[in-house]
Amino acid sequence: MAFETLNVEVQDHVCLIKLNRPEAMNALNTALLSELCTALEEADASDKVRCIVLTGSEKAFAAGADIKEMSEQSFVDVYSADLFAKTNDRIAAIRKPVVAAVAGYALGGGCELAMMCDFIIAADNAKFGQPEINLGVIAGMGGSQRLTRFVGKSKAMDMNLTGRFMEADEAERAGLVSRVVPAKKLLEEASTVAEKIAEKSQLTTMAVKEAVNRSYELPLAEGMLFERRMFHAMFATEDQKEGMAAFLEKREAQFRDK
Ligand code: CO8
Repeated sequence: MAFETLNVEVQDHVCLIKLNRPEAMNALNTALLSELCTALEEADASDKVRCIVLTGSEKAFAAGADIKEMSEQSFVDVYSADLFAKTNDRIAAIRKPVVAAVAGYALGGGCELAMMCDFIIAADNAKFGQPEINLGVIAGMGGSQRLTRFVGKSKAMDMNLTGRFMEADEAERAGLVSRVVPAKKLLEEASTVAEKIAEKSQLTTMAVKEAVNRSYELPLAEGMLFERRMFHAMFATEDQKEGMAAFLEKREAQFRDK
């Protein structure tokens, strides 16, 4: 499907989704969010795609929800529509791994969108922030919840209360991003990572997502039980037999998602 606010490319088994509203620093308006959910769902349903990379431009991953679009809305408008609830649910339902490749600004909803991905690779020019406080609102899609789980209460409070930006090296130290690479190498690195993930059995990549994401929701004992049961379940797959046989035979595993 052709999109107006995104560029979507599939190469080998990796779908690259690039946010494309350069005139507004990739601000997340209704059209973009709707197209993004559709693009992610199409990639999730595609037999070819095994991993998704979400990125923006060198200047901005996304500078937040679209302020122009939100500025005239009333409480009744946003509450009745339950603004952003569907976006949150549709992105959370994607079962294939989604890697965020972030360069430039990832602010407000942009930072929250990156955190909704499975992990973040940052360019050395990336800047993360929850500056909603400067607009007289607070974060609306995870900036007070997911960010706190990533970086702890102190830094999350600091970012949400002052609206300051966190540079890439601090974001890596704080655990918000998994690695930092030179801006020029961002897409190359993200593609290499995605291709590596694409080689695994999709049954196991989906199980990893389910298990790691449960760690946010469940008490430790319940999470450990969920993980162990998923581990046990993998023994029902041909890919477990293949993976272990390949190790013993000193060869590369050929997974078939069965
Ligand atoms: N919304 C709409 N337009 C934007 C946004 C935005 N969030 N950010 C930038 N733009 C536009 C500017 O208005 C400007 O347009 P124009 O040329 O027509 O005036 C253009 O992009 C370029 O921006 P600047 O001239 O400001 O560029 P600078 O390099 O000087 O500054 C910044 C870049 C620092 C990114 C600056 O634009 C900025 O501070 N942007 C706003 C950041 C912000 O406050 N983000 C939070 C928004 S609220 C939010 O995200 C709530 C989240 C709720 C959940 C969302 C779920 C998806």
